[in-house]
Amino acid sequence: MAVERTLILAKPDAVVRGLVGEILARFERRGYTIVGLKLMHVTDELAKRHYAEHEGKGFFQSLVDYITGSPVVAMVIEGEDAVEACRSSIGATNPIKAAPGSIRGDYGQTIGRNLVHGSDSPESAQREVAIFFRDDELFPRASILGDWVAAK
Ligand code: 3AN
Repeated sequence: MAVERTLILAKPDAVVRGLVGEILARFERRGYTIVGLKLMHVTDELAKRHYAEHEGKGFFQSLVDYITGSPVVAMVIEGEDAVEACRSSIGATNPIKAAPGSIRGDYGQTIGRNLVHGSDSPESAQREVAIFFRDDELFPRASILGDWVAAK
């Protein structure tokens, strides 16, 4: 096991439907630490960088329109094997196929409105965290957990 960081987005449909707290709680309750968090507008340029691998696909423009249409909540989650663990909490890309108990399996119906993004590999996570967060917006996990232990 390795300590990893991963980028999670509560996408516009999650924000509009008031599911941000529910989504955050899934990761917190699994024992993961939120080391970065912000409500933000995704610009066209940021969306195209983030989804560069999908450029040219039929759904690309609707994906960009959707993610830029209203605010998202971006977060960086840290912990043991965070990339894989968060992907399993999120569930399959198509919510109809996502397992009940996963976020998409519990709250989604359509692939174009699937609530959450989670990085799909440690390499993607590094790239995506760097395009959504500056270094000084992220908190070292040890400092967060260390303060908590000291307060007890
Ligand atoms: P995931 O988000 O599960 O990693 P990707 O990376 O294959 O899935 O796709 C990125 C996003 O593009 C998905 N979250 C979804 O919003 C959208 N998407 C993927 N496939 C389709 C599709 N066939 N039709 C519409 N939107 C899609």
